Amino acid sequence: SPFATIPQPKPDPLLKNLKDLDPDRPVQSLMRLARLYGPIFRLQLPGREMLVVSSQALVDELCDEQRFDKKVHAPLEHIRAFAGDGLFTAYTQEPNWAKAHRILMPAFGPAAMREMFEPMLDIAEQMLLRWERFGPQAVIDVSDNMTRLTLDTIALCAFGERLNSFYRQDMHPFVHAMVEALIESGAQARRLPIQNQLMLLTRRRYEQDIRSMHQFADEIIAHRRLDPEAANRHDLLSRMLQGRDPITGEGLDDENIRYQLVTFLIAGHETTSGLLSFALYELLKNPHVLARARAHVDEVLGDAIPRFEHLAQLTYIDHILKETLRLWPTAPAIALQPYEDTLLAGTYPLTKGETILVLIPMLHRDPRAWGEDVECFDPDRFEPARYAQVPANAWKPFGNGQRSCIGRPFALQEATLVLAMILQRFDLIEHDPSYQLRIRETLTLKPEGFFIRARRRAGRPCSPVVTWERARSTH
Ligand code: HEM
Ligand code: LEH
Repeated sequence: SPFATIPQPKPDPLLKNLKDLDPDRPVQSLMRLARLYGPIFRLQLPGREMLVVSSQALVDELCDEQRFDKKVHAPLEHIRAFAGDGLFTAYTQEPNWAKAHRILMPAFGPAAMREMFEPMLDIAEQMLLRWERFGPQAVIDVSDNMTRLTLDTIALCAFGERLNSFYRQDMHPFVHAMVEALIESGAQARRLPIQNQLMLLTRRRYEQDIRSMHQFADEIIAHRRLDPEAANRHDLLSRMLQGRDPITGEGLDDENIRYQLVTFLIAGHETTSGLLSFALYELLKNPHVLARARAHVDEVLGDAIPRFEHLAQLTYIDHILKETLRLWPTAPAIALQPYEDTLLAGTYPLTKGETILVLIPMLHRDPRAWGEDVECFDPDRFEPARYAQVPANAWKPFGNGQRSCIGRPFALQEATLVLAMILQRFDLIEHDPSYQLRIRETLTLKPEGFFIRARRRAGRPCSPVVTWERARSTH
């Protein structure tokens, strides 16, 4: 037969492959299965099934947009309960996807990125000033700090709102509602519909979390409508409220604007905070990379306050971030579907509309694309001459084609600036040298329980407002 059989872990008669997945770590379970069953395997869950694909050769074919479309698969279908037809969870065929894509794309163009530099610097400065004031004995919860940073950054850059997360004890309530809702939407995708119906308390909490995210979005809109400066702003929010689609001449409707706000509040911070957290983890595990990164930052920035023009020169920082996304792609999967019945690699039969999950952490560990040292953290892989040798579509942390990440320039600009400023000003100290990486999954990936300390570098610049300071912190 010309058809190859697709392997599948042995299913249980009732629960199919459900017992092959750790409900708290589904992506890490899939990675384990990919190591056992290879670059393509089938997984059956109660009521649905999917193919899980992990090699560059197969993914390269799946990236053909003539044959494959983004699939809004079970977890995304559940996220539609709060992100609706916002860009991330919209079906490609839904008119609101193309319309919002055309209206909002310019908000991440080069001119807009330059405008957002100052507010990004503002929030980074708040975090680092705090690190300076608390001093080298204070223990820094990395994921917590990076979440405050990235959430405040998207809110200020995109909506002109200050959440002031570095001036409050608890995280902003939006984060709590979002994390709980993301976890629950992922869990729902693994339960039977009847189970979801029966879990009344869980459902009531979920509905409350969704309401509070929507209320927060509505408050931001109301605030802008009262803003006397509104006419002079041209951020993401003003494009949502006033932008017109060049093709249809239409604007976005009120319900869709609310969904876009929730989408950008979530998408705009959750994955970037994971990226920065993993980058700091890798720097501390790889002291030679850390030393080189610091020398590079000293050469580019010296003791200047960073300016937009510096960013393009921070090439080694860029390579560090890209290599971090290779090993730890914080949005770890994309789902695709064939437009028509087809054969993959000329041998695996695929059915129109079926779910194909690209498991990005394993794609990024394909030795045929990256070499035998795939587990090794080596930013030089992204040196242009060397990266040119890597086959097409071996690195996909931002997804594919027209449905790829609209926030990519934003995420990389923010992460480059923050990482460079940290290295410019601080010696980083591992809080627990025996720390073993643990990964928490909330659909996205983040290091769990990773702590550092930070000592202001002798003779190096610090926040302009503390240059005079000699007092010691008692925490
Ligand atoms: C889409 C990754 C940061 C907004 C995507 C997709 C990926 C991704 C893989 C495709 C999803 C799919 O195919 O289902 C990442 C990573 C980020 C990041 C790794 C940070 C390191 C951001 C930021 C924003 C953002 C900062 C907003 C400011 C979006 C939106 C979409 C998207 C709106 C949907 C685009 C569409 O389908 O039209 N992202 N993202 N992302 N991302 Fe990101
Ligand atoms: O797909 C996943 N799980 C599968 C199988 C599971 C049961 C083993 C399933 O069908 O439930 C794993 C989860 C992957 C979802 C990744 C979503 C990425 C979220 C990105 C957030 C949005 N964003 C942020 C920035 N840009 C976009």
